[in-house]
Amino acid sequence: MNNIDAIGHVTGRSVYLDDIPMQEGTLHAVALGSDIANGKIISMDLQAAEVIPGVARIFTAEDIPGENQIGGILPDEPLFAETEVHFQGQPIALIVAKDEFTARKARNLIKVNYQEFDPVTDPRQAKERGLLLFPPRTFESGDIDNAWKRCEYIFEGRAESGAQEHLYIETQGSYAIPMENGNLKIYSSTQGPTIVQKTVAKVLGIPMHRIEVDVQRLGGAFGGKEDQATAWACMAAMASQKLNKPVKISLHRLDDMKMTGKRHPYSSDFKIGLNKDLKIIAYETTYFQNGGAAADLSPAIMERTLFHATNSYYIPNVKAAAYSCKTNLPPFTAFRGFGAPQAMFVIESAIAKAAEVLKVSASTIQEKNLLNENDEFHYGQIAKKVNAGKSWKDVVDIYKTEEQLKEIEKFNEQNQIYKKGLSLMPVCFGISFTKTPMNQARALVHIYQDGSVGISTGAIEMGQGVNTKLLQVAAKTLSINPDRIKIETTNTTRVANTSPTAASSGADLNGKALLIACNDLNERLIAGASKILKVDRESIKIKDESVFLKGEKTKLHWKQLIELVFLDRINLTAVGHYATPIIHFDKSTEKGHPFTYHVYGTAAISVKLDCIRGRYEIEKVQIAHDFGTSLNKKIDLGQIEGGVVQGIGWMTMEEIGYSKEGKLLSNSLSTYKVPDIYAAPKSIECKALDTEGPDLAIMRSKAIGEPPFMYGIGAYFALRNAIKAFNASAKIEFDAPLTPEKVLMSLYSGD
Ligand code: LUZ
Ligand code: MOS
Repeated sequence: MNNIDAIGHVTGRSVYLDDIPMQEGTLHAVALGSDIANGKIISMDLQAAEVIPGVARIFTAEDIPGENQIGGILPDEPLFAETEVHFQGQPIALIVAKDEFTARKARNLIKVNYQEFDPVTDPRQAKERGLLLFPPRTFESGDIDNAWKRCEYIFEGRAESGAQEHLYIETQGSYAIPMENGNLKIYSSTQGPTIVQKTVAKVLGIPMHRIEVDVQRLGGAFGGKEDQATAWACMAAMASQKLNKPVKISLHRLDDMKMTGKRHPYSSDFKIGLNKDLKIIAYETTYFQNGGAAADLSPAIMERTLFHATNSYYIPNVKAAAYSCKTNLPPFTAFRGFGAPQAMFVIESAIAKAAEVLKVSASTIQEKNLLNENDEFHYGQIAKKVNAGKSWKDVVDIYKTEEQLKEIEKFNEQNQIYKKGLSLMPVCFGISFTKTPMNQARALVHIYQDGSVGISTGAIEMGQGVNTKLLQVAAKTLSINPDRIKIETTNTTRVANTSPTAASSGADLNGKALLIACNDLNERLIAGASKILKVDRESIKIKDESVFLKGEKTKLHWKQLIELVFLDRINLTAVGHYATPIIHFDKSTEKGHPFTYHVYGTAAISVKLDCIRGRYEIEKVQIAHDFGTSLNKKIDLGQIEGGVVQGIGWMTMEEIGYSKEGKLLSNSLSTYKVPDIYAAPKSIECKALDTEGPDLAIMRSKAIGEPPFMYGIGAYFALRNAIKAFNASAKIEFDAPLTPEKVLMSLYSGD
C-alpha cells in the first residue's frame, strides 16, 4: 500500500499549518528573543515599536494571566523572561501586528538594556560550578570494582558528540482562534497536542476543556516538536485570548534555528576492560549532558542515554553515571534516538580505542560481545528474541564484508591519494517511553450509515507514515477496502490525554488502541448479522466486505450490513484504550523491565576518502534490519533511509558552533550543512531479517522511527579506518562530527 499522503505531497495539496485559510482579522505575531546568553534585563523600551501603525499590542511576562511557566517535566522555564535571561534567543516579548512584516519592523525598534554576565556553554565547566539541571543518576550492574582486577586490558578515554539541528522543513508555528465563551481553538505544529493543551491551560489560567488543539500533519519534527512546539502555541493563545482575535505565529527559519533547542551535545569519559579473549568484562562511563538553560525533556533523554550505555553488547559489570549540566544555550531537546545515539557513540569509541591499541579490528571485539538470548541488560531486563548476532551475521554473509575488506585493503595499497574504510555498526534500541505511564493510547472509530469509516487517534502524522499504517490496521481488522476509511485530524476534543507521538511508538500504541476499537465493532457487527440471518454468532465471519456463513459468502454486503445494524439501533462508534502490558521500572533501584521489546539491526558503512582535500564520500550503506512482519515495507524503508542519512549527517558534517558569548554561529543553511543528495550515500541497501516480530508490536510490525538513525554512527568509524589507512599514527579524537576539516587535520597529525 502506498503512503496515503503521497499524492497530496507531490502535488502540493497537503495541508500544513501555513496552508490553513486565515480568518478575517487574523493578526500575526513574532517573538523578541534575548540578544545575550546570560544576564539581567535592566530596562526595555517598547515605545518606538508600539506607535508603528498596524501594531496591535506588545506582550511581556507581566501580561500572562496564569503561570509564566512552560517546563514540561520540571517547572524551570518561563514563557517570557522576567528579569533574567539565560540563553540567546530566549523569548522576552511578543509583538502582535496586522501582518508579519509590521511585527518584524516593530521588533527591530525594541530596545533592551542588559547587564551581561559571562555565559557557561561547556557542560564540564557547568558541572564544576555545580550547575546541574536536576540530580545525577547512576545505573549499575555486576561488581565493577572487582571486575577491573579480572581484566587483561583496560583503556580509558573521552568522547564528544555535538548538537544537531532538527531542520524540519516546516518551522515551528501555531494559529489560535478565539471561540465563543472564551474558549480557544489552536492549530499547532506539534507532536504533542495534549502537552500544548495542558501548557496553554496553565499559562492562561483556564481549564483544559476550554482548549481544543487540532493537528492535520507536520512537515517534519524529529523530536523537535515533542516539547518545543508549546511555547509558540502559548504565545498565540495568549495574544488571541487577550485581543479576542485570531493570532498566528510561524517562525522564520533563522528565528527557529536561533530560538529552539537541538540534540544534546555530550562530553563523556569511558573506561573499558577486556579479558584476554577480548570479552568486555567491565565498562564504566560518565556522561556530561549539555542540557542548556532549562530542563525541557533532558531528564528523560538522560535516562535513555543510561539505558543504551552498552548498545548491542552484553557487559556483565557496568557503571554508567550521568549529569545534566545547565548552560547558557537554548534548552536542548528530544531528537530521533533521544539520548541513545550519544551513549552508543561512547561505547563504540571505547571499543575502537581498545581495538586500536590491541591491533585488532573493532569488528572482532564487537562481534565477540554481541548480546545473546537471556542476557541481562544492566538495568535488569532480560533480553528476549535477541537478533544482534543474527543481524551481524546477515550483514557479513549477504554483503560479503570479509571480501569487501580485502578489496579495500588492496585498494588502499594501490592508491596514495584515496583511501577507503569500512565499519560495522550494530544497533539495539528499546521500544517504549521510558516513563511507563506514557505508554497508553486511545482511538475513536465511527462507522457511518453509508459504511464509510472515520478514525481518530492520538497519533500525529509528521511524514513518517503513521496514518497509512493506522488505515491498514483498520482495513485489515474490519476487512474492508481502505478507500472506505478516513484518518481524521488529531484533535484533543475527540481523543484526549494523548502521549506525544514519539519514542518510535506512534504506530504501536495508537495502532493497538485502534485494533481494540475495531475488534469491538466487529463483535457488534457479527452479533447484528447473526440476528439478521437468524443464525448463531459462531458461524458468522465478516471478510472482504461480505458476511460469510459457515465459510460461504452470503448476499449480505458491508454496506447493507451497516444500514441494517444501524436500523437495529446498534452503536456504530467504538473507543479503544490500550496500555502496554509487562513494562515497569523502579527508579529507586534503577532496575526493571522498561521496554516492550528491542529493535535490532546491523549496518556496514564504507567510505572513500580524498586524502589531499579531506573530503569523503559515503559509498555504501548495507543493512540487515529486524522489521518483524512489516506492515508497510515502502514506508519502513523510507524511515531506514532517512534515519541513516540523518545519523550520518550528525556524525560527519552537521556542526553547530557557538561563540564564546553563547551566540549561535551556524545560524543559517549557509553555515550549517546537512546531507544533500550529493552528500548522501551512493547506495543504501537493506535486507529484512527473517523474523516474525513480537506480539506487542502492532501486527508484529516493529517500531521503525528511531533505530535506523544510529546506523549512521558507523560512518564515523569507517572514516576513522580510512584515515588510519593513510596515516597509521594519525591522531583522531573521538570528537563528532568528523567534518572534512577535522579529517584533513587528522590525516597529517601524529608522528
Ligand atoms: N520521548 C519521551 C521519547 O518522552 N520518552 C522517551 O522515552 C522517548 N524515547 C524516544 C524518543 N522520544
Ligand atoms: Mo522523539 S526524539 O520525539 O521520538
